[in-house]
Amino acid sequence: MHIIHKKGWEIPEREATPESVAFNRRAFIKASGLLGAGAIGAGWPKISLAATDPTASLYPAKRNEAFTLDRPLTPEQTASRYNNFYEFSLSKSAFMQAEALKTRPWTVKIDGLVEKPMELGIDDLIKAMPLEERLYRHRCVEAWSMTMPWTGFPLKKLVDYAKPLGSAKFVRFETFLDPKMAPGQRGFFPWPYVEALTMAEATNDLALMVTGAYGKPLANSFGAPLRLHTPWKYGFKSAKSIVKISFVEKRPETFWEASGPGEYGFWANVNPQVPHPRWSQASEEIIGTNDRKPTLLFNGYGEYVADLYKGLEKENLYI
Ligand SMILES: Nc1nc2c(c(=O)[nH]1)N[C@H]1C(S)=C(S)[C@@H](COP(=O)(O)O)O[C@H]1N2
Ligand SMILES: [Mo]
Repeated sequence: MHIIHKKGWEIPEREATPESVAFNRRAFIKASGLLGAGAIGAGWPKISLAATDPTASLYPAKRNEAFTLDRPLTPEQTASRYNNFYEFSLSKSAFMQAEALKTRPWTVKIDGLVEKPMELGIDDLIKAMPLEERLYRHRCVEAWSMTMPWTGFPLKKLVDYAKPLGSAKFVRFETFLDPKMAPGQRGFFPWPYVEALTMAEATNDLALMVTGAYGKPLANSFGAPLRLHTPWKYGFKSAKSIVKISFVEKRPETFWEASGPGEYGFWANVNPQVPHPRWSQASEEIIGTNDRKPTLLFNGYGEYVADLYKGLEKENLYI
C-alpha cells in the first residue's frame, strides 16, 4: 500500500516536546473561552479528575511489587499529555481532542472461538477482575519511552474467563469506531484500530489489561476505559479504548500492518539492534527529561518473554 499522509513520528521532534504541549494548553484555554469565564479549573483538568467514574472506589489498587523500574516514574501530567491516539489526532497533543471520548456506557464484546460469546458492561468487567498496580516501562517505536504506574488485571484472567476453544490461536483487540466522536477516524486510515497477540503472548504474565493509571481510573488520553499494555513490545501493539476481544484461528491483519506493512509488523518486539527502516532503535528519549538511555532487548523484560519466540527465528520478530 502506498501511504501518502504523514505519520505522527514524521512530525519533527520539536513539535512534540512538553514545551509545545504547554503552549497548546494555553491556546486551548484561550480558544475555548475558559479564561474569560474564569473557569479554568472546571474546563481543563478533567483528564486527572475521575471522581465520577463508577469504579473510582477500586483505586488505588495494591501494587504488585514483582515489577520494578530502573528509572523514575514519568510525572502524570507529562505522560497523560504526550500520547499517540490517532482516533483523535496525529499530534502528541491528542489528549485535548480525547476529552471528547465518551467512556460510559461502554460494552466489551467477547466473541469468536469461545464457549459462549458475551457482552460485558465495562463496570461489571472491572469489578469481576482482580485489580493490581504495576510499574511498567513503555517503549514507543518512535524511540521515546515513559514509565507508568498502571492499574489493571492480567489479560490471562480475561482469557480464562472467556473460555476459548482449543482452535483459538490469536486474540484480536478492536477499538471503538465512531467518526462523529473521533475526528481522526474521518481521515485516511484502516479504521477501526486492530491489534492482536498469539495465545501464548496473551497468556504471558506481563500482558496487562489496563483500567487505571496513577492510582485512579484511566484518563481518556491513555485509552479509557480499557486498553492493553504489552511492555516488551513497541507501544503500538497496546490497543486503546477496546470494545471487542475476539479469539480467532487466522492471524489478524493489524492496523499498523495494514497502514505500513514494511515498517510495522505483527510481532514488534523491542530490539535495539534491529533498526526501524528509517531510524535507529539503539536508544530512547525519556519523555519529561533531557535523558536518553540505551534501549534494552524486549525492553528489559526478556526473563518473562524470550521463551515465547523460540522456533520463530524465521519470522521478522522485531519491527
Ligand atoms: N486505539 C489506538 N491505540 C493505540 C494507538 C492509537 O493511535 N490508537 N497508538 C499506539 C501507540 S503508537 C502507542 S506508543 C501507545 C501510546 O500509549 P500512551 O499514549 O498511553 O503512551 O498506544 C498505542 N495504542
Ligand atoms: Mo508508539
